[in-house]
Amino acid sequence: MKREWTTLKEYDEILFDFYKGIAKITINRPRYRNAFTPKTVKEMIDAMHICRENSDIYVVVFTGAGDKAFCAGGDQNVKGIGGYVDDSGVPRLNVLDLQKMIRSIPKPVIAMVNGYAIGGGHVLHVVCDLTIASENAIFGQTGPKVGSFDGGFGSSYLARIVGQKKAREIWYLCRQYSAKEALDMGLVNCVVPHDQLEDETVKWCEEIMEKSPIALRMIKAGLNAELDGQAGIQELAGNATLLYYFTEESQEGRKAFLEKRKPDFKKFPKFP
Ligand code: S0N
Repeated sequence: MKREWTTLKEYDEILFDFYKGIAKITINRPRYRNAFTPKTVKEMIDAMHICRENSDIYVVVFTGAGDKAFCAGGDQNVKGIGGYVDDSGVPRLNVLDLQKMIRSIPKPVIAMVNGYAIGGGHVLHVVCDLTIASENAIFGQTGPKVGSFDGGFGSSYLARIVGQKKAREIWYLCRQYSAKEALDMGLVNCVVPHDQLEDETVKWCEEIMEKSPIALRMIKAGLNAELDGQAGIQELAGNATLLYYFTEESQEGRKAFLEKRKPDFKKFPKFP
């Protein structure tokens, strides 16, 4: 089905579109198999800020332009001494900030993989909450072959998904895996014919959007917390604090302070 996406904001290296509660961030560098530069990542980070703030957005979808690649990782043309060099000559690895945003935004993020998800592009789909792949999708890491590695989410979280042995195989051998193989190892949630990729993804988004946003937010924070150490606990606890602020019990503390009296917390129930 052809749907009318509206542009949320214009960028140089990404597209940022909206359709009925769904924000879609598309890496728009098909000439380079959607490899990202520091600028691409900077734009994705900006779009993610908007996704977090805009309450009309329920779900975020990441994808790549064209039918050949989701993302082929860091653009090797701009890799200099010290990493990926931006327009002002400063080396950056700002994709790590993007990974953290994908993980901590309190909304589901779905990778819609339409071809190669390779290197840092593979890591991007790994950190997304869900992955929907087309039959032509191909997955793999290349770091040890091309002079790079991701020892963060790209390896430890990958291992949580596919297991330690498989994660080591993926990184040590730098092989490429078909969509079917990815499905078999639990690396993606489903595989569909290429011409049904967007329809299927939107269907998943619509099912998600029928659910309670706070429940989804708490589930995401809870699933992250187990793996993310103090940062994960901080996110989960922050969500608990958000809910506490909605209670009369919390309001009593604030009111008592402003009215210069002792708070009366005794009237509130102590649930078993
Ligand atoms: C994707 C591949 C397998 C596609 O092969 P295919 O279809 O045969 O196309 P090609 O002819 O190879 O490519 C078409 C044109 O696109 C250019 N191109 C492709 N990928 C890149 C790229 N990454 N950078 C720059 N250009 C790219 C080709 O050069 C070609 O151009 P022309 O027509 O001029 O020849 C195949 O293309 C491939 O293997 N690509 C390279 C994949 C790769 O190694 N990516 C880099 C991996 N490294 C990273 O991502 C670094 C970041 C990282 O790992 C990291 C480190 C620490 C912490 C976090 C991260 C993180 O990113 O998460």
